[in-house]
Amino acid sequence: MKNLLLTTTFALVLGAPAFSAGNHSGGHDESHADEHAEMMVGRPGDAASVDRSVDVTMRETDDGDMVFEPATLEIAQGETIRFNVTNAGALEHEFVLDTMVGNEAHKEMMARMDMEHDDPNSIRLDEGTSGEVIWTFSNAGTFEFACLIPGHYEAGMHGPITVAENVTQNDADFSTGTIKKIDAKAGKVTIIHGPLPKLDMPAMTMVFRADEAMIAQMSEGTDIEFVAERVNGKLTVTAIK
Ligand SMILES: [Cu+2]
Repeated sequence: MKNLLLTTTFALVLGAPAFSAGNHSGGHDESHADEHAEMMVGRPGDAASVDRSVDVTMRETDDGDMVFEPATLEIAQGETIRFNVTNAGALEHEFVLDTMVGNEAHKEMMARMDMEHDDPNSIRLDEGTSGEVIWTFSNAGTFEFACLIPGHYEAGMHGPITVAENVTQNDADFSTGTIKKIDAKAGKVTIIHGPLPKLDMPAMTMVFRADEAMIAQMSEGTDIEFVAERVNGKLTVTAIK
């Protein structure tokens, strides 16, 4: 039963016919299961590479709803998150990370039999207990966190996860240069630089805009690798390494 959710997601991705009986072909050996450890929503995270922690509370409200706090999650692609999940309610709840399609399919299965699962993308908690899920969001897109215990999703226990595409500079965008002069007050820096591929400019000496954080990493006379882009019409240093 351990790999049921992963298998389900995989089947949906392949566009396989909906599993009508709630069972799945058994006999997956561990190595086969590992190939599918990567889900659309990401993969189990490594505790040693957690980027940040997010506290999640699950509870019932006075007017009969069941909620997650926060109600939405914003994550950057590639981030590994430690979810510190607390069940502050009076009922059992769970926190499941998946696609909306995956949660929907899983919910239907749960409606037929309230099975307790123990996949790395989820945690089920008795009232008054807490636990954690460490997850790496390797794909950009919109996903969903939900409680799939029968009736709970409908009572409000679901929310969107927005994973923003990672727009880090690739190495090819970096140019070499030597810092000739820094004018921190004016937010300007003069760089003797090589060709600038992003701006389609040859090697020369030019003045660039740079914000405080960039200037803090610079000193006159040193060599740098940097990215220059046009920002509001001004040539600006946007990355440095
Ligand atoms: Cu619940």
